[in-house]
Amino acid sequence: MSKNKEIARIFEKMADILEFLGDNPYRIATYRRVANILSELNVDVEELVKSGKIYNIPGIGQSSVEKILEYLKKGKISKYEELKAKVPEDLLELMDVPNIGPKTLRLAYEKLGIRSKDDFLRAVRSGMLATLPGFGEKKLQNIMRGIELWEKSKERMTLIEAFEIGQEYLDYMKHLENLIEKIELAGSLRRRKETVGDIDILVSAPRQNWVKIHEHFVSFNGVKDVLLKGETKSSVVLENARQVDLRTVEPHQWGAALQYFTGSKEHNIRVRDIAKAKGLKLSEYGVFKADTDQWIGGSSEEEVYALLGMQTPPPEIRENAGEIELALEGKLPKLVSFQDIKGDFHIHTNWSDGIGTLEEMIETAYRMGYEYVVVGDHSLSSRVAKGLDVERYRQQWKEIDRLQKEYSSKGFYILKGCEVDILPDGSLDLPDSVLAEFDFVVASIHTRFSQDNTYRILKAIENPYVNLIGHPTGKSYGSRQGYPLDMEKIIKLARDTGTALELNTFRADLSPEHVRMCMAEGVYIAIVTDAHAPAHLKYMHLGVGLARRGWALPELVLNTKDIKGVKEFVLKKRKLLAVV
Ligand code: DGT
Ligand code: CA
Ligand code: CA
Ligand code: ZN
Repeated sequence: MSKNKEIARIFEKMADILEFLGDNPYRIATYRRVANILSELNVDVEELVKSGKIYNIPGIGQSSVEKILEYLKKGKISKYEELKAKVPEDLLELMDVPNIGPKTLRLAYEKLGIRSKDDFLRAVRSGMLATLPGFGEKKLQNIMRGIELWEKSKERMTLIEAFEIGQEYLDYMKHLENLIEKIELAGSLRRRKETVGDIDILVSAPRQNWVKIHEHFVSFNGVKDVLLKGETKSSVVLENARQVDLRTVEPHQWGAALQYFTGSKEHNIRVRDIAKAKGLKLSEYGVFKADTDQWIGGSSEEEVYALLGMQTPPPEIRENAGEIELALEGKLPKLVSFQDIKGDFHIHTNWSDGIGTLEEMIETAYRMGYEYVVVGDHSLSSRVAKGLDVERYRQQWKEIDRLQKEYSSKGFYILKGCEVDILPDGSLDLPDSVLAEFDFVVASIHTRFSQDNTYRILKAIENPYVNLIGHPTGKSYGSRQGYPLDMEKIIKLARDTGTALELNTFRADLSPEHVRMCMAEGVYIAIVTDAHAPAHLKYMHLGVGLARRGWALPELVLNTKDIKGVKEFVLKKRKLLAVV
């Protein structure tokens, strides 16, 4: 389907350029119409060309068809190349910015001599643009906002942000529950990728409902711009610059469409090859016999994969990283799931830098259905995080003892923990004698993020009281890269000492590759939310998704242990290092 998209984009761009050049409005409208038709088609344009049907599409005239044929043959359209040469490249790019149209750029070009992106941004910020006729306060604000959005939209969002938006949109779409049969978040969000480019929503419904569904979709409160509104496909940009796509398919196509739009692209390419080798054809519309084009299935994902002789790989591992071979052999491993999770090992309260009280955080953990939670406030050297000194920890323990009395009857356990700072030399911010009194100790680095910190982490792992290394790589989603580390060394020492490594939901720290290394070496990981407010605890399932991307097995995820198992894990290390 991507050729349709590519060609549509070129027609759109040609229309922009013609508008910039002040060309004939009729011709501009023609190009825009062709772009819309192409991106709306649910057939591959190449097939339309093969069958000759391309000549009979209302709205696509002879000269447009020629351009399409030229693109399919040569990979470019000479008319477009010709037009591009007439506009500075930077200005072409600026045409993609919301609220900056070709007309605005034309004025800026003619009256202010603006030739580059920087020229334009400077003219906006210096107020020079405001001297143009018709450029009032309101219009300028819109342009500024457009630039902000455009800059932001070039970033990817974190999994948590994407999930929040996706969930809100799903709830909104469910107002139409009478018109919709199935609805699901697809794309990288369903695969629980740590960053998400845009959010993909898939709906199955009888065809006669589609217009209403797309109408409702683009009417969402947070929509800033409607990029595309059609019968099968719509696309919007929200106020916060995030893009959401909607696809509608017929109920019998659900499984094939969900499989296709979940991706990843690399996974899909391999799966299609497997279909081909079996004399089948797989598309977002179903599984077909290659010779007769007869539809043979595709109403559920399981059906699609079964027709190809495969198990259904969980969405999180559909990256063509070994899952396809195992699925063909029927040997996919059973991955950890949210239902297996019995507790959270890293949460904060307002005793340090959290905003929930101890009572609120514990009650929320209990309501998650857990068996235990580790309260892990920061130690003293984390001054910005209002770290606790020994005296304050002791006061907190008294509170915990009091609360434990209430929760014991409910079968819920509060573990006295801390997130102790690993200092620059690798020593810890609390003496061993105090660490020994905690039920569970998380040790983390919060300083010197640019140096190689392997030695600090190794030294912390050697401490008999440290059970978990917090956010080991120092990475934070796309935004912070993390410090250089010898992960192999760390994983080996963690294994030899019985220390776990943390998969931190809030930072997506421990990459899928790291998790796979841990699994291969038999090292435990602990999935934590690092909650700083009661509402954060609910993101555990996203952490589980991140762990599944690394093929995490329940038997090596610390959270699957019950309270007894956790206590044994702590004691085992102390015994191993001969301190008890
Ligand atoms: P993102 O949005 O960059 O985080 O990543 P995705 O995976 O959500 O990608 P997106 O939104 O462009 O497309 C959603 C899914 O649709 C993608 O995972 C697989 C499928 N898809 C899109 N384009 C192609 C394509 O050209 N070929 C194949 N086989 N699948 C595609
Ligand atoms: Ca996407
Ligand atoms: Ca998309
Ligand atoms: Zn923390």
